[in-house]
Parts: sequence; structure tokens; C-alpha cells
Amino acid sequence: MATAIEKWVDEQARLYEPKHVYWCDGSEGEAHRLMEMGMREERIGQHEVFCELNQKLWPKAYLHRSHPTDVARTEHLTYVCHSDREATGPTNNWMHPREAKELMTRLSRGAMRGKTMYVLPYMMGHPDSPYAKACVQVTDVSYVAVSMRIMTRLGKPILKKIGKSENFVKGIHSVGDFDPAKRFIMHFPEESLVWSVGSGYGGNALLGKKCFSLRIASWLGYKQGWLAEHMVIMGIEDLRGNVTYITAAMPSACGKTNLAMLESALPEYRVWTLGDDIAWLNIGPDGRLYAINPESGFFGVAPGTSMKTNPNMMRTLKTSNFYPTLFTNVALKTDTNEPWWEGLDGALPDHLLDWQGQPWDPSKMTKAAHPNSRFTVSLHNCPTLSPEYDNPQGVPISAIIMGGRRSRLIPLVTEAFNWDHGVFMGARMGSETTAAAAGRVGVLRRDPMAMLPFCGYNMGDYFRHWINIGRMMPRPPRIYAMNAFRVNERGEFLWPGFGENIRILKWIIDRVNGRAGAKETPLGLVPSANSFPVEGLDIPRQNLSQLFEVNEGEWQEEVEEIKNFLDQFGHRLPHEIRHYCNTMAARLQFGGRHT
Ligand code: GTP
Ligand code: SPV
Ligand code: MN
Repeated sequence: MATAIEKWVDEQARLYEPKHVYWCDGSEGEAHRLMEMGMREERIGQHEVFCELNQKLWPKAYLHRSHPTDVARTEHLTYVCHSDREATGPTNNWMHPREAKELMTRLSRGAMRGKTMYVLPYMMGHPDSPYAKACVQVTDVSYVAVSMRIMTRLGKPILKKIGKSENFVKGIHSVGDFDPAKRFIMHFPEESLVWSVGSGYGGNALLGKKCFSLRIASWLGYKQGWLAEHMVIMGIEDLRGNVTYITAAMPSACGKTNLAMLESALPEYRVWTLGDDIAWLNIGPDGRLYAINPESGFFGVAPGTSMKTNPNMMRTLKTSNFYPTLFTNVALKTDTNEPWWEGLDGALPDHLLDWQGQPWDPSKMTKAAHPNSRFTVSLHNCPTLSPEYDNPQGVPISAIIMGGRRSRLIPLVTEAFNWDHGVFMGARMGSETTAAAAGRVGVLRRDPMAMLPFCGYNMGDYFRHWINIGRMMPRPPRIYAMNAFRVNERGEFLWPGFGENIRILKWIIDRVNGRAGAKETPLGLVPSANSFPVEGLDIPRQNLSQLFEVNEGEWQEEVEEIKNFLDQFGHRLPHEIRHYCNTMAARLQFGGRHT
């Protein structure tokens, strides 16, 4: 008797009509076969899918060049298809599930003719974790199969684990002909199904990542009493060996990967990495909030990564283990066959091919690497990987940070008065857009909890869910806002960031342990004079006061924008959020204190 998975895969094969169906088993031999397929058989336009890079200097590294239109997430083509439109909310694109399936079926018929359909059984989370989820994805490109082997726990044992059960998350993926007019990323939360055609890009195609682990999982969390978040998970160890675990939400390309593995500028701390993008948060038996990282790799931004900014990532990229390392849309240093991107250490190379494989001409002022070029690398290469990474229960969280990219207004760090106020702090977040999503870059938009593009249901209900989760914990984590991107009048960053961000974390840990002072502002609590650790910090004194400044005049516009944004959720907006919004507005205008 065929299992539920076999039946479902057969159904996809009948629709897509591939030449071969290949079930991935996760073995080493398979890794070679997949790379061979990508180097010798499959093509994207006139390019091969993979080219081998200098194996001496970059072990197991391969270059992938995408289709030129397929370089970032496409939020305008991403839909959440609840049968009840209201459940999707005002911040997601919606299509009725029936209509969406008809459209996707039409676009998919025969789309894998002459190709191989790879079947990928994988697990998000450690197989022994009560919080993990078993999944199956089909895809028609080796790049996605190889990427999923790095980013998830993929292999034969997962098939065995699912057995005859129908309880697995389904992902259907085909690159089609990369036509942006026929590109859709559809989510069906009611049946734990993601269906994506027309794009091979990370967040559009590695369906275990944003599509399942955030959009579908956030809905599951809403129904089942947990949270799926766009967050770093990290541990900070002091000299006595105490480790404080924190999570940090930041929008795409706003510093999560760099924070997750920072090399501490303060000798009394070291950082342990558990995850750089996604956290699943569950209330543990002791009433604390526990975090697991459902992923097993990094899909990180290349530009700006160097020995100076993120030495631990450079070490990760130059290490090799069982898995290959992929570089997508970076430039190529032709003399040595090495990957290259803007911000990498060393002099500008003499001969570069740009991210599309064309000779690069520096006088043209274009970037050689695409601004959203990325690497895909196993977490197990990371020298700061936490020994707790594989703990099936996760790690207990003491503080949650909500960060963003704001050139003005938002202080370096602010502590919330309490959980509900912290939820408001997350709900009012804004951030300047980046190259991680198609569209304009540097435009301010509201991005609550860094989940605007990833919340798989009505965000008004999501805020309510956050408030409720706080009620269920006797000892909830404290909540903080953070902004490392404030600039001066000349547009220069006021804060050095990267390894110096440990100072922000130190203040947070000291606060959690009752060891640091704070001063009240209408936004929340900021460090009191002398409570922020500045020893050895080499920045002009005035920068610090500018970093913590709350300019009440400038805030009026911000308050209006926050109110307008929150108003769209109507009666679904929790009254606690409206309360904190109103009191913040009143304090900014008339003064007064938190009571
Ligand atoms: P996603 O993978 O898209 O979710 O992004 P992310 O939040 O992990 O962003 P990442 O850490 O990759 O950072 C994106 C860009 O911001 C990179 O170019 C970094 O070099 C830069 N960056 C990261 N942290 C800092 C910081 O503290 N200060 C400054 N000025 N830039 C930073
Ligand atoms: C992001 O855009 O937030 C990423 C990359 O982390 S992707 O996997 O494409 O979502
Ligand atoms: Mn992300």
C-alpha cells in the first residue's frame, strides 16, 4: 500500500510530468550527484546552475547565478489563502484557496517535462524535539535541493518518521520558466501547504524557510499557543560561565546574522550562536519562554561581510564539513576563481565578473555583487555554534529585542515598561526597506516585530496572541527596542555596530539582573547616565547623547503614522496596544510619566 507521501508525490508527478522522480536521501553520494546535475545538466538561461570555486581557498564552495529577474523575495506576488478573507488581514495579499489552486494548477501542468523532480523529506527542528515539524517538498532545480540539504535536516530518516501518517507539511515548487508574470508564492495555512512557481530565490523557493517556518507556522502557533518569529537566537556567556539567552527580531538585511555571531568587543563576554533568522518560541514546563531554531544553516547577506565586521562568518564560510557552501549572485575574482563582494577585506581586485557573469567595469558605478547576493552555509561550520543548538527543548529566553533600520528618531536601546508595552513597542516598529525584497530601497515602512512580510494571518489577531502569550508566563522575558543605524547630519552612522553591539547586550543583561540604571522617556526606559558601558569605546562623546535623544517635536509625525497603521486593524487591535499608543502620544505632547 502506498503511503500518504507516496500518493501525494504521485499526484505532483502527474501534474508536472517530470522525466525522472528522484527521492533525496541526504547521503554524501547524493551531494556529488546533485552538484554534477547543477554543473553539467541543468541550466538557467545560458548559465549552468553551479560553478566550482577555488577549492583550496574556499573548500566545497560553489557559485550560483540566478535568473536576472529572480534576485529577492517578491512580496507583491506572495499570497496567504485562508478561506475566510478576514483571517488573512489587511497586510497580506489574499486569494480564495480554490481560485489560487486553479491558477497554480494551470501554471504547473507539464512544467517539469524533461526535468528531474527532486523529492525532499526534511525536518524543521531537531527530530527529537516536541516542537519540530516533518515536511516534504518537491522541486525541479538542483540549487533548491542542495540548499534545502544545508538549511534543513533532510534525509531518509524523516520519511521513516512520517511513515504512513498524513501529518506532514507540503511544499510544491517549480521554477517554471522564471517569467515574473507567472511567479506566485501561495500559502494555504488551513492545509499546511505552500505552492510556489516561477522563482528559485531563497525565501520564494526554500519552502521550509519563510513560507513554512514563519507564514504557516505563525498560524499554527496562533492556533496552538506558541510563536514563530523572524528572530536571532543567541547566548551571551560571562566570565563566570553564566549564559543569558536572548532573541532579536529585525527586518530582512537589518543585522540579525551579524548580531547572532558577533565577536565581542568586551573581553568579559563571548557569544554563542543558535540561529540567525527564525525562532520558534514555546512556553516550557517551568513557565519560561523557550526558543528553538528550526533551521540548520545560514542564508546570509554577502555584501558587508568581512573579517572586520563579521569574522565568525568569514571563518564559517572558509570551513568545510559534510555540506557544500553556495554563493549566489556574488561577483567572481577571475584571477583566482574566488567569490567577491562589496565590503570584503583586501584591495579591489583587478579582474571581476559581475553577478551576472559579465566583465565588471568600475567606472560604471554599478555594484559587482548583487546587493542581495547571499551565501548558503551549514550552521555546523560556525565556530560559535552553541552546544545547546541541538537541545530538543530549546533554551530559556531572558530578553527579546525588536530592532530596525532607522536613520532618525529611534534610540540605540530602549526597555519596555512591561510585556504589554513591549508588544506595543514591537507593533510600532518601522524600518527602512532593503534589497532583500523586490521594490524600492531605503523607504520607511511599518514592520511590526519584523513580521510584516511573514505573518500568515491577521496581524491584529497576531498582536492579541502576543499579549495572551505574555499572560501565560509567570516570568516573561523583558522586551527591548534597538537601532544601530541612526545617522548624524552628514549621514554617517553614529554607532559603530557589529562587535560593539555587545555593549547594548551588556546593558540588557545588567538590566535583567537588576544591575543597571535606567531613565524614563515617553518611549520607554533608556540607560541612565553612566549605566551604559562605554569603557574603551572610540566614538565622539556627542554621538552617545545623539544616539539616545528623544526629539519630541520630530516624533509627532511618527506618532501619526503609527496610529494610521494600527487603525487598519480596527476592532482586532488589542485595547492594550491602543492604550500604550495613546499614552505615548500624550507623553510626547504634554510630558508625564509611566504609571
Ligand atoms: P536577513 O537574512 O535578510 O533576514 O537579514 P539579517 O537581519 O540577518 O541581516 P544581516 O546581518 O545580514 O545584515 C545586513 C546588512 O547590514 C549587511 O550588509 C551588514 O554588514 C549590515 N549590518 C549588520 N549589522 C550592522 C551594524 O550593527 N551596523 C551597521 N552599520 N551595519 C550592519
Ligand atoms: C529575508 O529576506 O529575511 C531572508 C532571506 O532571510 S529569505 O530566505 O529570502 O527570506
Ligand atoms: Mn530573514
